[in-house]
Amino acid sequence: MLKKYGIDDSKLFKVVVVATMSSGKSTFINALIGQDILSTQNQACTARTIQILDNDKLSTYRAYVEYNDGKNLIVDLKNRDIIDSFNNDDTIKDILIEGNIKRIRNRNRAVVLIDTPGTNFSGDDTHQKETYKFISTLEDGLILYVINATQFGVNDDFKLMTHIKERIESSNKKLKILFVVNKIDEFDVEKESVQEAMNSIYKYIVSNGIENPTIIPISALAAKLFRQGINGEKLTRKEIREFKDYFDLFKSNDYNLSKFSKIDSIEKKHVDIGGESFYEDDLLSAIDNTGIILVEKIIEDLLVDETSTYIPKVNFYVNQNNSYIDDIIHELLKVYNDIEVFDEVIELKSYIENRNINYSAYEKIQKTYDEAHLKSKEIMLKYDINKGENYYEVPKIIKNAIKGIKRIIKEDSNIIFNI
Ligand SMILES: Nc1nc2c(ncn2[C@@H]2O[C@H](COP(=O)(O)OP(=O)(O)OP(=O)(O)O)[C@@H](O)[C@H]2O)c(=O)[nH]1
Ligand SMILES: [Mg+2]
Repeated sequence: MLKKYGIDDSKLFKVVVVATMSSGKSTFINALIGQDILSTQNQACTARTIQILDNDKLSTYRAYVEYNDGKNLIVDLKNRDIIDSFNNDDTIKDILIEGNIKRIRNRNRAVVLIDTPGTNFSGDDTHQKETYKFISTLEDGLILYVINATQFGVNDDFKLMTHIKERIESSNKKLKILFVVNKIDEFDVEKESVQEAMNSIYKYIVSNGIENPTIIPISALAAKLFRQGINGEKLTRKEIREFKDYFDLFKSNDYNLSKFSKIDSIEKKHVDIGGESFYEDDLLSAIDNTGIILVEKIIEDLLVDETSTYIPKVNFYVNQNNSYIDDIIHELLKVYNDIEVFDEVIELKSYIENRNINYSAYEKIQKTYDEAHLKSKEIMLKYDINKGENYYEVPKIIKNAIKGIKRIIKEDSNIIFNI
């Protein structure tokens, strides 16, 4: 995708923002950036696909512009008029924007956000063609599907969703999807229920054949204005009015949209404390109120200007005992103690004896165990409630985890004695 710029596809994590016209795609991306980089308007607006590459080292945004006649330009994006003029310029072949999307830290891959034209512009079907063509080239990454809360379920949306669903299926589910329900601020919460709207949208998505969708209600416009305010961007008079109104609305804890989000139950982790179950999300909100986040934020802010891509890799071999693995083995037996699994666990125990296990291997083992543990617990929990057949999946999950652990040990550890 960015090959001509010398960046391999395997080094990119693509986040493609799609929706019907005027749902707020470009506003949403501007909110992530915290600056007006993309054109947003009331009428059909985005006319071409624009990619925004996250580079943690840059301090300003720039555009690489390629014209049809072969001319190339690099432009510093200090004001929005420049990008507005690019959007409607037919002599331009391609644009890539690069800058630091501050809230997103790149890991092994750099995030690239992709703004696409709305798919139902009646004046011109090139918009739909452009977006569909782009989607058809996607093998992995994330489709960020924006739904306009004030008019969901229209026929045009149904067409787009069906198209995307097919693409996800043919990608072998390597392509993920996340739904964002935008413009929730237009609800009069005293009269309309956000929860009811979210339920209807959930049903609508599921009826289109997408299982367990994750759906997050947002106000991209409010978020964008707040971020611009923090970044010291100059707002227009209209924007200042909107800023103040939205601040009134969102400053109260009662207007917390994240509590209406629908996250797949597998993702919605819970912990048991004193015989009671607590959702991790609720705990995270509670942590927010303890003040600790502020301390972490100050530490993070002090680090922001430093190189952010360094990932320390400690090379540390444990050569005396593998007691932490023993703990994991012990826990595995607690999850599902039957004879078949027991035998395999004991076999695993003898497998690790006399081996030197690298700390990074240990981390991978822990992760494999955690995933198996969580999945098994979910199933057991459901089994207790409605005796689901999936119960028989549990030993399979554990056996698979054991296989995975063995593989990790084989690849990442040293054998100190040959048995
Ligand atoms: N009330 C409200 N308006 C919003 C929100 N997000 C976007 N808008 C407005 O909706 C209109 C369309 O926003 P855009 O971001 O241009 O939408 P888009 O999906 O990129 O549109 P196209 O590029 O034409 O497909 C603009 O007038 C935005 O100000 C929101 O969260 N709340
Ligand atoms: Mg747009």
